[in-house]
Amino acid sequence: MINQKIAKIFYQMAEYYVMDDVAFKPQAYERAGRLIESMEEDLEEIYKKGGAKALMEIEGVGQGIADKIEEFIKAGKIKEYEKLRKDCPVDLEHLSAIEGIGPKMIKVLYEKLKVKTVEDLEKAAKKHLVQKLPRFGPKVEENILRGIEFSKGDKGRFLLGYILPLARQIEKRLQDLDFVERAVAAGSIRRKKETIGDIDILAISDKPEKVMEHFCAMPEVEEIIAKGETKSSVRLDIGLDADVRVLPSESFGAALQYFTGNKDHNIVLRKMAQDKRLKLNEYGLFRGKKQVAGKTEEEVYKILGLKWMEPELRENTGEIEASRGSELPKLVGYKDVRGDLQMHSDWSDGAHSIEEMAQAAKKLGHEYIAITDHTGELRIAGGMDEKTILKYFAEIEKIDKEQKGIRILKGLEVNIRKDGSLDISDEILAKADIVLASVHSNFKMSVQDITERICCAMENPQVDIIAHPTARVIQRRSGYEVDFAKLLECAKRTGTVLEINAYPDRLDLNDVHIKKAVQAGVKLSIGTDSHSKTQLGNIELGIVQARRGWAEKKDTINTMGYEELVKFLKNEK
Ligand code: DGT
Ligand code: CA
Ligand code: CA
Ligand code: ZN
Repeated sequence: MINQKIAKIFYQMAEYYVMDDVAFKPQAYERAGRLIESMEEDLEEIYKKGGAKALMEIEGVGQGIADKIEEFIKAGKIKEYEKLRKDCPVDLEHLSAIEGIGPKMIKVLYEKLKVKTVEDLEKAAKKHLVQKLPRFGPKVEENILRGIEFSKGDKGRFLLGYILPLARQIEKRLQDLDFVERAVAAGSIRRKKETIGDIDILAISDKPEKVMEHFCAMPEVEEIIAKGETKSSVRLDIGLDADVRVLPSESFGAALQYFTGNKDHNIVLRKMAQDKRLKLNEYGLFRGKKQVAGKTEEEVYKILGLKWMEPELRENTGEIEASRGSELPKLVGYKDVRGDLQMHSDWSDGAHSIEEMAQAAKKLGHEYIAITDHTGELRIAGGMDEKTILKYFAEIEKIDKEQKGIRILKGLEVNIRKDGSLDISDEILAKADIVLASVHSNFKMSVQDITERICCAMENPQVDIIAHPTARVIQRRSGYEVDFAKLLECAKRTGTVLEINAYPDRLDLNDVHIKKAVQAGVKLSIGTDSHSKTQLGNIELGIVQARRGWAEKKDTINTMGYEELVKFLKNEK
């Protein structure tokens, strides 16, 4: 898809304009980037079908943005962007991905130290040149080095939220061929891990050579790494590898099991097979030369004395023991979730109106949503003051009455200040249906202080949910350090819900935290934190994460009906 490429350029343009202190343009390009990135239709397709006019018809795309998109489709580049790049030719994408580094710092680093890449920056920081720059200092330099180390952690991995649509497209493409009986993405994609190292496709077909032809000729293929008779491997244009393997149907279950993994889960299974004098591999389960199972995953697990388990559980973190003892959780289902409990409208930093968000959510099948715009002190996100909040509540009530088939909760996302107090008075909070509280600033506090800060917010009876409780951003920052056991204890005692934020690079809480919350009996809520209506589909990622954390229907409050939820929010604390 061309969308990701254009979105990337728009994000960089936004950053260049921040660098140069240009007003409005940063927000406009950032918004456009977000919109395009989460669109399902390919811009090139839209343009091919309807020209520039069709681009303009996309919600949220105006003349200026449409022109840029057209320019990129026609010329493969955008002049305005090329000019910005020429003035400051740095690897903006990777530099700004390092925690604590913003566009303005990048400009200074380039002008004073000729830093163009992350490697340049690492070298300069190690030589202590960075701390000598005005407004940098030793502490900033130290943080930069720590940020670089962190970003090395998952190099080359991609966010599930970006890869899932692509993997599904590849699956479908193969599936649609009449000589392919089945095609499935296995590996970390099937387990829905938060980041993906490569795409592993399995297919059943009696014409493997034709599958290889089609697979290697896909439009995203940049390089063919290996093309065999039943197995091929390619590098896609986004820098991700994809493999395909064709198998006979009698081995498909065994292969699906094997290539879904994870590796540790497989190792335990293989050992269990050996203990039964069997041999397990990707072709089946064998006694001597005789295949005793392999057509389906169920029969492989069954002969090993296990119940089939959901791929999201297969991380060798207790699922094998649970399966043996018939104690597997009944994971919350994708259809169990009835609403979305965090999103932003154009009352703060969202791209769409409350009405547009509600209509899009209804289309997705939601029974209710909470609009949770930012408050007061978060000025960069267009936070509302108390006077504005009252108008905003009135507007939500009005739209709630007008819209049929979906209910809208009056929500807020308030800021937890450094001292644990909130930036909005209890009086105003009492008028909301749902209050999310979160930390958006001053992350660098001691573990005790940050834990106390959040617990203090939980003590407030108006606070229903702590949003993105650890503040991590995947591949960007680790979040603040917090005593999670204490947080759970406090959430349980005060009846506060913890959020599973479904934004693709947040997924906060993560799977390990969710499992602990479930064990502690703390309730969870799923919110997409959408900033445009095209992001509402990310609810799936939140459900995925809940499932990876062994959450059941009863553990997440989004599975309640509207009336039950409203009652719960009134009485939980
Ligand atoms: P990724 O690609 O890093 O996101 O993670 P996976 O889990 O997709 O890993 P990948 O692509 O290296 O391998 C796919 C599956 O193949 C993996 O989940 C389990 C299986 N597998 C790979 N290597 C081994 C191995 O050495 N032993 C066993 N038993 N299974 C393996
Ligand atoms: Ca993989
Ligand atoms: Ca692989
Ligand atoms: Zn937030």
